[in-house]
Amino acid sequence: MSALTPRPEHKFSFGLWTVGHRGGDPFGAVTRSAQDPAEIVRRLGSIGAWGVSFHDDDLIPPEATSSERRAIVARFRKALDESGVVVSMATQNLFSHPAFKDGAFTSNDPEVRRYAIAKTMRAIDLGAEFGAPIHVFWGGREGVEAAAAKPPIEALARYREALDFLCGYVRDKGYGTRFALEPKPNEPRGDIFLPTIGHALAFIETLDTPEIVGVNPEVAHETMAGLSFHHGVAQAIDAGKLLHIDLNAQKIGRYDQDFRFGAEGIKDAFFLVQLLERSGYDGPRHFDARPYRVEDTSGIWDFATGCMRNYLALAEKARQFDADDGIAAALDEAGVNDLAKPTVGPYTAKLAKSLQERDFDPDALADRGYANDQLDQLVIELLLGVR
Ligand code: GCO
Ligand code: MN
Ligand code: MN
Repeated sequence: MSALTPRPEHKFSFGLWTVGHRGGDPFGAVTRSAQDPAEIVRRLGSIGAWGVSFHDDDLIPPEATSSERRAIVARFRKALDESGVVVSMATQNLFSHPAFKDGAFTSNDPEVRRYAIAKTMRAIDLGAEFGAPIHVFWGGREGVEAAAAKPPIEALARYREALDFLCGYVRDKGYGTRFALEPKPNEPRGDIFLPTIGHALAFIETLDTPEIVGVNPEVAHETMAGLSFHHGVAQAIDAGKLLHIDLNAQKIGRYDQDFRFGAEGIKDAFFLVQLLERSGYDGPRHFDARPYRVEDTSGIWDFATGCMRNYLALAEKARQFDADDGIAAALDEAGVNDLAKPTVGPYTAKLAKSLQERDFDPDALADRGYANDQLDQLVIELLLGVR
């Protein structure tokens, strides 16, 4: 079905570490061989993806000499130019090296914190070299297991100091890059700072230049915490802070699964896609997921295509939802149209007085039904393809 054919205008992007994931997990070795980043880019272009993202170390191995770096950059750029794929986001790996075992910007060791800032400035330069408009901050090691070892108010102060410094760097360089903070509740740390979208949104307002900082929410992360991702993303949109999004799938209460987008929680995924499509969000539809460990190299591309097809299928369902007269009537019965109407408007003393004097009849108000089962059943039937 051509509506399910991914094309660059859909703005689908993938991290090098996602399609490049080799299947290693905490219990077992890798199951797939390494792929060349330039080849990944060509392959992404051939399946209709628009963008690619990377951590500094995904593209340039930390041990690379400066001439090796130049060769890698040239090879990668050639693949981008020839495939038409763009670099949609860059980030830095502040979690793999044992130096970051106690955190990066929030490590108790000031020299580790300075190293983390220096490494991030180089990663920002690398992203800027490829025109990446967004720089993501995922603070996987910014947390603690032994609570006494890291007082959270001090840790947040160090986190803020690092981000303020890095915003200063971007301004000084005239890059125009915007930062997107990626919340996650736990894994790999027992508790990670900025655990949810809401925590991140509040923290951003305490920065020196909140206007260049937003969020990069991820399906799996809010779902791990048992929260509604759809509501979290809505709040980010409401705050004007949705700069990027990490799409994948996750069962509540499990380890960080990073499944193919749409593979689990299809109803949640539907409401997410409906929200993104309706909101006018025009940033990357970025997949931070990985093929099942059992896949071989060819399975990687089934995985990547599946992520994009599921998004497009849900976008098509969102269009059907809007065009369905039965659903429109059910929405009306549920009072959805009334929610869009202002309740009282701006405060006036007169209005306050008239509201207080009004003779409300709570029993009569309690009398109505909201016909939510009917509406939800229509959504289920739409998704099951029986409408
Ligand atoms: C995770 C995170 C990461 C980040 C990535 C980019 O759970 O491991 O989602 O994949 O998104 O490091 O910042
Ligand atoms: Mn994740
Ligand atoms: Mn992510």
